[in-house]
Amino acid sequence: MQTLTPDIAEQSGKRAIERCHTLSKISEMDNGILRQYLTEEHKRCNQVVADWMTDAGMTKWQDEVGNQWGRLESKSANAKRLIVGSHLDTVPNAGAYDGILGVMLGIELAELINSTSLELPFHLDVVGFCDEEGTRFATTLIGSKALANEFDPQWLDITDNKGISMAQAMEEFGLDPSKATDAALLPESLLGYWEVHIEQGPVLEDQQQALGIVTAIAGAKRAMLEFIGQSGHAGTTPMHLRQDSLVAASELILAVEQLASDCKNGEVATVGFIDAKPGATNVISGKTVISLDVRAQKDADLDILINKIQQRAEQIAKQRKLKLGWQWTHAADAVDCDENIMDLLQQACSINEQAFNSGHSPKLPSGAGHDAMAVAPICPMGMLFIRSPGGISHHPSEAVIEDDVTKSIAVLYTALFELQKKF
Ligand code: HGY
Ligand code: MN
Ligand code: MN
Repeated sequence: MQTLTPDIAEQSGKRAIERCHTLSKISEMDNGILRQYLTEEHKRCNQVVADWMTDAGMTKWQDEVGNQWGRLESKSANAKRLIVGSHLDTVPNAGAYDGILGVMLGIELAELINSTSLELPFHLDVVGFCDEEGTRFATTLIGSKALANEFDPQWLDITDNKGISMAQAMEEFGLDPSKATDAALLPESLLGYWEVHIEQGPVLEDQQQALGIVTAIAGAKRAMLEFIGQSGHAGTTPMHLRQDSLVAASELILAVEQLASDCKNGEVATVGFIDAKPGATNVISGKTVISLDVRAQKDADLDILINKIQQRAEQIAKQRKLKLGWQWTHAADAVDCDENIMDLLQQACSINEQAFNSGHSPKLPSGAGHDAMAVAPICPMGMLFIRSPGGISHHPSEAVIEDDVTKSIAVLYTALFELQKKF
């Protein structure tokens, strides 16, 4: 049967949401959600998720960089792998669903298939990626890039804010840093990658739609900028003799907002972090570090905006007689979703539209980055978005509508059913 009954879909959706709440308790924060790469919380979360994968009839393993895997084995010889998943790490003070829900829905899908007599002609692999947010070590998509053979051994030397290197953290976690690149997958073994994710924006809510088919994922670049001036006494240093790094950074932050706002194709730029040293009330700041995150649907637009920001930063540094440091920490090209997977998801939405009253599921681009963009170089990928009430994400008020999650599992199930029919 290619569709779920509403009560089964509802039961699955409910449990996926409940499990997101269970995992939200595994946090480094007392009064919020934070789960970073290679922490005890990461380890605990993988253990809990592995148990749920076992309950769903899957075999499970953790790979060389700490991604958690489950597999519903196919009996077909030389079976390829369909991977369904998302990430299990979070930003600080996160919501409960960003990434997590996509992994839980993958496990629900496996459980539903396992409870039927359906013999899949391909393995159904569910993955919980270990680090999509890049919160602990200033690089991101570590788990998914490792699959695409893009784990950069230089990352092993990156240290967190306590001075612990990624290599050290891997060893303490029980991983062998020298084996990290072994997490790479053989592209020829892959059928595709599907990711269900909350939209994290206002579009579906604005269109009163539960689900959306993602067309492309915006390109993104991230950097850490450093203004080096001269610390000095706040009381004795005349204004015209100052080399104030905090004021220079502030001038650039306002310029970043203006330059991005002046763009015409939806480009966005954000400074989310600032650290001024020595950070005393009565001391002029000699060194200020800020983060920079720039996104655009087209790589050419991204580079145009970044060039404008770089020129402005150099101009400010020159005018204020400061030194400017610029360290790139992340770059991911804009990537299109696979047409066949988009069609399959659209077909599954249409098949379920009546039974679940799930609307026409519009197509839309993703402004947020996702593991799917890192997997794209090795296999076709597609994404299904679930409405974000209030368009809120990366915040405790991040929410989902239970009925929308019910619809998403029904669509996922039908899409898998339609896919296996093609074999
Ligand atoms: O930043 C992003 O786009 C994603 O949520 N990590
Ligand atoms: Mn996120
Ligand atoms: Mn995410």
